[in-house]
Amino acid sequence: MTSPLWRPAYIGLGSNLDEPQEQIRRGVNHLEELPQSVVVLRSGLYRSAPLGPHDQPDFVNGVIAIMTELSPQELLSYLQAIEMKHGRDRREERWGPRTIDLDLLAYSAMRLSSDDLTLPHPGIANRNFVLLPWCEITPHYRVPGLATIAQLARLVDINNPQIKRLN
Ligand code: A4P
Ligand code: MG
Repeated sequence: MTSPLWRPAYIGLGSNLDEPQEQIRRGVNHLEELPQSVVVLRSGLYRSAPLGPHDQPDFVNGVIAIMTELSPQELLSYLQAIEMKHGRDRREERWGPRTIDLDLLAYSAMRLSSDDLTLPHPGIANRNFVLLPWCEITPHYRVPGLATIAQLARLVDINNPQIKRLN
C-alpha cells in the first residue's frame, strides 16, 4: 500500500452578509468535515472595510491551515460546494457582498495557473485582512514565489483597508 501524502493548505474565509461571524463559524465547521483532511490551525477573526466596491458591509475574515491528501483541484471543488451550502449565489457581482467566500490561498510549495485555479491566490501580498490573521498561525510559511507570511505582513499597509481584530 502506498503511504498517504499529506500536504499543508491555507484557506481564507470571508463574509459580509447574514451575521458574518456566524457564517465563518459554520464555514470552519464545514472545513472540519472535509474528507482526507484535518484542520490544524485557525487564526483569530478580523473586521475590515471592503476592498473594492465600498457600498457594501464590512467583512469578517480569518485564515485556517489544514493538512490534506486532496489535490488542489479537489479541494477547490469542496470549497465551492461549501459556499453553495451557505446560500452563496455565484452570479453575485465580482468583489461584491457574499455570505461566505473560501479562497484557497496556497497549497504546499505549489505554483499553478489554470482557468479555474491560481496558486498562490494572486491577492495575498496586498491584503491586510489575509496577512494579519495568517501571520498569527504560520508566520514562517514561505508563499511560493513571494516571501514568508511575516515578511509580507510587515510590508502590507495595515490601515488600508481599515482593519480591527475581533474578540
Ligand atoms: N479561482 C482561481 N484561483 C482560486 C483560488 N486560489 N481560490 C477562481 C479560490 N478560487 C480561485 O472566485 C472566482 C473564481 O476564481 C472561481 O470560479 C475560481 O475558479 P469567486 O469566489 O467566485 O469570485 P470572487 O470571490 O467574487 O472573486 P475573487 O477574484 O476570488 O475575489 P476575492 O479575491 O475573493 O475578493 N474586502 C475585504 N475587506 N475582505 C474580503 O474578504 N473579498 C473580496 C473578494 C473583495 N473585497 C474584500 C474581501
Ligand atoms: Mg473568492
